[in-house]
Amino acid sequence: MADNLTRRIIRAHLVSGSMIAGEEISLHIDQTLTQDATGTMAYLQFESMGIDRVKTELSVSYIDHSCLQVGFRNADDHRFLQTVAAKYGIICSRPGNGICHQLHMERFGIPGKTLLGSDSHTPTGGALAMLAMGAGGLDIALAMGGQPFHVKMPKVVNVRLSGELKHYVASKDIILELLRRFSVKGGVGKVFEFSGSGVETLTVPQRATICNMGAELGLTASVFPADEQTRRFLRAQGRENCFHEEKTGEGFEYDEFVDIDLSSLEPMVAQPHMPDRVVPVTELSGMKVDQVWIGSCTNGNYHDFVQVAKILKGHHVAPNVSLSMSVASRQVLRMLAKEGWLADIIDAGARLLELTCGPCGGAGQSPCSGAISVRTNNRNFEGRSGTKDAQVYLVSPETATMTAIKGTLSTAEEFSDLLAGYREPERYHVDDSMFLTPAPEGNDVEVIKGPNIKGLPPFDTLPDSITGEVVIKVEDNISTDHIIPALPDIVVFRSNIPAISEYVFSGIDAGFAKRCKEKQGGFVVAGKNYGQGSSREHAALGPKYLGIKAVIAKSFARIHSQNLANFGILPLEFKEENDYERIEQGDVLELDGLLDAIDSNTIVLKNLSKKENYVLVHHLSEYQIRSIKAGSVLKLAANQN
Ligand code: MIC
Ligand code: SF4
Repeated sequence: MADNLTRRIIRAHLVSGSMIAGEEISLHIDQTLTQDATGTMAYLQFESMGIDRVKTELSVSYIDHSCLQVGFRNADDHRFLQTVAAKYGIICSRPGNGICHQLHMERFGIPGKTLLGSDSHTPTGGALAMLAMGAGGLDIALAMGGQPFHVKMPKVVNVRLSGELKHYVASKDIILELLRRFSVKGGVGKVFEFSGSGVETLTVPQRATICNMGAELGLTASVFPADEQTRRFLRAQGRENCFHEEKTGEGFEYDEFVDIDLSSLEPMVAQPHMPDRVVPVTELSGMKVDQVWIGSCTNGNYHDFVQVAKILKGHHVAPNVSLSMSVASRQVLRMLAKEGWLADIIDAGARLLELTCGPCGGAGQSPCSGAISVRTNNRNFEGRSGTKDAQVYLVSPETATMTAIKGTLSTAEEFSDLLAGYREPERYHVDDSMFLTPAPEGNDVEVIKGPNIKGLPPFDTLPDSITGEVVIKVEDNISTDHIIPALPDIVVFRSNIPAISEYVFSGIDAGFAKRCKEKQGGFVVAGKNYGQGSSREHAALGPKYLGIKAVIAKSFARIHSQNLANFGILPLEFKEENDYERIEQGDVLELDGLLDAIDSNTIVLKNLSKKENYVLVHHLSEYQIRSIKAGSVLKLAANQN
């Protein structure tokens, strides 16, 4: 049978490897994106490669995450990003323009292309039939330098959508339903490819919400076909020339199938503190709520805010609720303003925030102690909102708005008729003036680095023997928010590895960095799905700086295990999961004869404290093994030049 869309894109971009699920392939990357919080490291790494201009078709540097600018550090990072972009041929999206994934969809996404981004929600681009993947900044730097991206060939799952959503049910509820079914680990090593009559009923921005939260399933990517909806969206963006048709579904071969009847879905909610703790909203209806936040790269589009404004018109936020909003782009905000929707939103008592990620990663709007916060973004890990004991629930914009005016968790069912009949605009408002085009010749541009921007730490080659203590033992589903939180007082050190390493595990174990320094590093022992969530490579760079040599886990999330390997930390797995129980924090472990053991993939871990041995395995590719042995992928790339 013929190749599905995912395989067609992979085949057209394949540089090496065979297209067998689980095997390593490398892919040519057409487009890259970075955002400011991960971008500074990516560009420092790119600079260190000594290349004059980026080699991609398009590279965009978005400034959208850390725009609070308390103190000089964020602003210095922005200036560095703006100058480095001008020099090396990268488009720079200025602060205030909007959130990277929304903007990339509006202005740059093209069906059939590959997109690699230093943000885990880069797969949002799948709404435009792109193979869009998240990765660490170093992988983006390499892609900008023209090197292929290494990834395991995914299994392709055909998600067949039939029927049509009820008017008060949103595309957010489709992805929440998928999370309910498959969990935050369920998508690892897979791409979800959507097809069916239900797909035809979803606009590109609605599809984007689904692709965006595919990251929470652990998917490598999600893809929708390029069909009449795609053509309409691109035409409305003045970019119909970018359209070509890409089919999915019937007639193509898939590894697995999933069916969802959209007409059977009800509004869903992900409960604290995991995006997969999903139940129908009706199960929790009546729950008193303190805060509602609407927006983010998941649900900050024009469709979302028109539906929000329709519900808000003539109503006011409940006295017990603080309602704040972050629209995802200038285009959306401008249209809401012009068409009068914004007036309805303001009249209802909403607090309008800047067009940035803001509260999503804890940059502002932290809820009060013990609060119940209902949000439309994609992650509700413990403490991510900035308030450790806050309970964050994830819902659609329709449910969030209704909740804001009622004061208790509620679906928008009673507004169903009002929500009916949404039609995508014939023309979106296009104004690209907040994108800076790079200087035609970069030679004369001076790259300006503020005092907080430090160079990369040195990376040593892998020794044959490692002995050290278990400096921390953690549970299943530890996210990169647990490893390095994205709170504003920490994010200011994203360009300064020595400084940010002080905050490794700070949310769950305040003494971690100090202990690491005393013990000169050691081992991290973890449960399943270690490192889920964000692509921030600081969750590998910080531990590396503190001397962590290996993470021994039951399993890893894709991007994080790749980041560990990129910076020379061994991501090793227990062959027998039960051995996890036998190790305690403080035990002294030893890996001996490592250089050969890694090649043969039979690694014996000695627990010197307990006088026991355990067998470990790895899922590293030959390329990653070489990178770990060299100390980092950057050194490997340098050795190759
Ligand atoms: C996130 O949603 O967690 C972030 C903040 O966008 C991260 C990137 C970062 O840590 O800078 C992500 O998703 O990769
Ligand atoms: Fe920004 Fe949140 Fe989206 Fe990450 S998930 S890109 S922090 S809005």
